[in-house]
Amino acid sequence: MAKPPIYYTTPIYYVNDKPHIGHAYTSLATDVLARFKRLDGHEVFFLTGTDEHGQKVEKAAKDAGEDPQAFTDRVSQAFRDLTVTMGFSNDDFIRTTEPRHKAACVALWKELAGRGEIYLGDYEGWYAVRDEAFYGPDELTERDGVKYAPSGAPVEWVREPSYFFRLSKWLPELLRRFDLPDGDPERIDIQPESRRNEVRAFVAQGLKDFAGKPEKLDLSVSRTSFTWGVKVPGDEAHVMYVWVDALTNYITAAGYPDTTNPRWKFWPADVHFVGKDIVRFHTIYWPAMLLAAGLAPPKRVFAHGWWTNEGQKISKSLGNVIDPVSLVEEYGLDPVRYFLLREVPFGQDGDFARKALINRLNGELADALGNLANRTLSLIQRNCEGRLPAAAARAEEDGELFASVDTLADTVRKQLDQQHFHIALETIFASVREANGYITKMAPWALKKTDVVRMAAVLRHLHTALRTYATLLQPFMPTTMAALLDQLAVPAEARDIAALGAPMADGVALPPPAPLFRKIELPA
Ligand code: ME8
Repeated sequence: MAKPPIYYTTPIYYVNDKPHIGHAYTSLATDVLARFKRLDGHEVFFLTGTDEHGQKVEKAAKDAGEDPQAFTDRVSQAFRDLTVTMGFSNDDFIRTTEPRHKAACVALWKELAGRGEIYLGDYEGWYAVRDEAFYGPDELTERDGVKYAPSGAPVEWVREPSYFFRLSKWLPELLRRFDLPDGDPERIDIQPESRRNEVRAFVAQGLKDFAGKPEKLDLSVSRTSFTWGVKVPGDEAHVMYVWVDALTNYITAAGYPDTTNPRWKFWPADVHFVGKDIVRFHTIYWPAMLLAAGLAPPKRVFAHGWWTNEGQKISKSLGNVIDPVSLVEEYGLDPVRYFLLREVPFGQDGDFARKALINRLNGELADALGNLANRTLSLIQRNCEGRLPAAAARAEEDGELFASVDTLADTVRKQLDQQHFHIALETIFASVREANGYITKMAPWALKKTDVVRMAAVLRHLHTALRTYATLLQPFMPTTMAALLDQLAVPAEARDIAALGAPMADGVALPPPAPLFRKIELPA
């Protein structure tokens, strides 16, 4: 039976600033899962892109003295370049200023309006004319009876006409779907569990607080105070609220509104990967809008945690923004990819410490995996004429190694289905350690003099273990694992997960091994 198609997305990033490690992180997790699922026989659609409308971007363009379109073209390209630097395998890169996206926004708006899900009302708030911006009451300071915005601009109470989306109507349905059991096709799954509880409590509280005034829970979805956005169909004084525009990207790329588009089969998304800062948009506004338009909501939203830099909050003003490009230049792409997903449980906050990166690179990649490969392959070169020893029966003392190797693919698949990247890596490296113990204990170099048949069998078993590790680690470290699979002489068409079930041909020639990882000295 064909495996179901899979759709994974990253957030689309604001183009008000250049990409940093946080952006690279979300997309990396998405990339690893997309690669894994392709290796496992699924057709995958992996989407990323940039969010280019709204006041924030308009202001950034103005500050840079550039026309907004020219500005977004430039910054968006930096995010596109990052996909190359980081080795992302995205199938599409969407920009919200593209015609296909504006058309999808207009179509979704018309659908919602046609169904009576959008109505015209007034948006009220504290407005600073100088800044063209609304401010919340707790952002303001007061002097001599006049209220001021954080920028120093005076604010006044204004009412702006605005369209509203009947969010209130859909909240009970969202709660019902959050609570459905695992496996129910209507369930909206929010992960990790702590985030699910937070969102659930937030929705329930809103429904309680505004029981008699549902309109208070509705969402303002248009603005008249700026113009850099998608115009509301039929009322061009309004542009769509940037989040309505942004969230729609996920269906634009799947072909919406053309549901005969071959990509439509990917909808609904299997996982929207997001940072914890934008959970509510993805778990409340977005599913509600989709339900209101008669479309299926995403199956899962996974919100990962926040990176700090050597213990400090990452911020432009602190000048400690981590540039993924220089990181990759310094340590190499694959060690960086490995570290980001190995160091911190996905879903929790984590700290980026160079020392930790170097320790993992040296200890786990170079020493544990790199040496295992090097020792095994050098012995095959020297003692077996560089040819893969014949498949051999397993002895009792091979049992422990194979207990982990034989089950590794299934175990890792289950872990990755829960987005437990760090646990999957931990499991693979536990087996790598097991294999290092095995080679030491079996001492094939000594067997050369006493039992060449057993020596060949041990080396063949190690080759099988290494092939398994390299295959399963491809999504995490594509380039290095391709090199290892080359050294193991695994044919290109036998590098997927299903191929692990078929042993390699005896006697194939193996190229001479070369080091996979370069060790780095710890700074004093
Ligand atoms: O919110 N640690 O875009 P954005 C971990 N355009 N992840 C981080 C991070 C950090 N310190 N900083 C940023 C937007 N991120 C909207 C999204 S989606 C329809 C619209 C990551 O450029 C994390 O994924 O502010 C976070 O959710 C995202 O960047 C925010 O990117």
